[in-house]
Amino acid sequence: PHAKPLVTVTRKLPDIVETRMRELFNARLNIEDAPLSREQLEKAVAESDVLVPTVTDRIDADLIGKAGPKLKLIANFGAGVDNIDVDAAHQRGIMVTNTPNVLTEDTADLAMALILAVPRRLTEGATIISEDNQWQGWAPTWMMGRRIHGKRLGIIGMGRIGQAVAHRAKAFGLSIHYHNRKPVNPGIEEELEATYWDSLDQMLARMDIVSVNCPHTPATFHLLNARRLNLMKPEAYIVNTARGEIIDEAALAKVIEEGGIAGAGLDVFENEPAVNPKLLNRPNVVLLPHMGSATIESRTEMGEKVVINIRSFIDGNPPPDRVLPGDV
Ligand code: 8YV
Repeated sequence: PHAKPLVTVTRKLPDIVETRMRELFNARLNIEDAPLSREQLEKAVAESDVLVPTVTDRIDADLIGKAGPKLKLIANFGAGVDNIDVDAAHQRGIMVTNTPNVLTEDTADLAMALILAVPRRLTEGATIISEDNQWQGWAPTWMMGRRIHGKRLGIIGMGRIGQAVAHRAKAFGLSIHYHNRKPVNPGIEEELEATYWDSLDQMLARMDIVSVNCPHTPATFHLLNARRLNLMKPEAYIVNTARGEIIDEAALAKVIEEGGIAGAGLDVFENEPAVNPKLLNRPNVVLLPHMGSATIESRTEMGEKVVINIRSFIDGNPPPDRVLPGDV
């Protein structure tokens, strides 16, 4: 029988997942949950058979260069793999896996929650009461937001999460528009009554709400830059539950400050946990601390997926969620 593989997990995971990992692997867990230092990460890649990082770890080419001969798998806890240099790993013969699908519905729920929250001023209204009840009473013209029903939603990135957002938004009476590298299959387009825009610029100029649902790759870094943000209507809103880097955050803050768009709902930021100070304390900006997949169910199932990917790999089978360099 082979020795159990040394699996280093960089952050605390749900108990049930850690218990399973202890049973199956020689698991080096992070019970304290303090993010590993660079030195600790270097030690982990030098010694482990498998590394389980999260979005808070930078697994770049330099770190991968320090991998020991045993390291054969980086099993990311998370769907997005922009924290990992997948090319560098591939070149060294290290496989990368992720945890898609299980977080799709929860992340789409959070995007939909922001699509509702920003135009209808939910956090603004909630704060007025919850901070020592500042409510002076009902009035006909007070707390008027903007209607969702009948408006146009432009989805950037029509993958699993983008489609799940589209289904929800359609039920709320929004018309669905999307920009993607290529149109989705006609059956899906028909079901969603979705309109494909080959030109992102043209779509942005026409939408009432824009939802960012694409991965962060070199091609999507600052996809929404100052020029593109300025194409949007002053009445339009933007929601991002994907990755902060897709939007030029400083440019967004400026456009909001200048009234170039009506508001934003952001779950992700360029330099987490830092947030551009110009975005703070604005009633038309709803900020959340990267909570898209933060349900007990998603985080548990993400951990279970990590375990399945590691086990498949060790048993010599192709892991279900392999990420290839061409995918990113
Ligand atoms: C996680 C995510 O919070 O899966 C992703 O890409 O952004 C979230 O589910 C985080 O990335 C886990 O590493």
